[in-house]
Amino acid sequence: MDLERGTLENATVTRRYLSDLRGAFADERAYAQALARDNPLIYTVASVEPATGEGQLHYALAVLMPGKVGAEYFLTKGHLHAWRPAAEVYVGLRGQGFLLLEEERGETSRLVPLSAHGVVYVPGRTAHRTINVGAEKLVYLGIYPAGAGHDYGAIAERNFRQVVVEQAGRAVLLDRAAFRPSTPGVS
Ligand code: PAN
Ligand code: ZN
Repeated sequence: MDLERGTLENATVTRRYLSDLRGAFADERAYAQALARDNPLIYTVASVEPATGEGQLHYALAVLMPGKVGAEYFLTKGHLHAWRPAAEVYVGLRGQGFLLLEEERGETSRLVPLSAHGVVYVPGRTAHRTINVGAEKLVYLGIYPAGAGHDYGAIAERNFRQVVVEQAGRAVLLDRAAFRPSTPGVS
């Protein structure tokens, strides 16, 4: 793995720019203003799919840039697996961030630290989004069943119930409804 470049042998690379994340950030005004200025790369995902079929695994090296839209830290789109029972293992390699885990049916969300040498188990039927709260790139590997598939639809429609924003220099988890945007722009 090349952690600096976010590349992996035999990988297909997907690049997500700010314009690909429409609707993901809570502060729509800050998003529009940021996009009017620039369209930075927010994250890359280098996926390797050696084989398909029962028992096979796929894996991906992801690099999430540091930064914020308004007060909200840079994040991934987030998804459920199309095959709902499919779980995933995340291995933190660099940086400092979190995985926001939200059960598809259930009230509970969990914010689990993701940083170098950390391992996070994402159970099936759980929406997951990565959030970079550090000053450096957040780099991690995700390993999941070959048949998992990515379902972005439900999240695109209703988003996660909670947001991770900077308040007084700290990352805090808030209910989306409780978050009142105040500072526009990307920083
Ligand atoms: C990860 C994610 C990666 C990018 O490899 O695909 O963090 O996030 P989005 O797919 O939500 O844009 C994973 O969970 N794979 O299943
Ligand atoms: Zn996943």
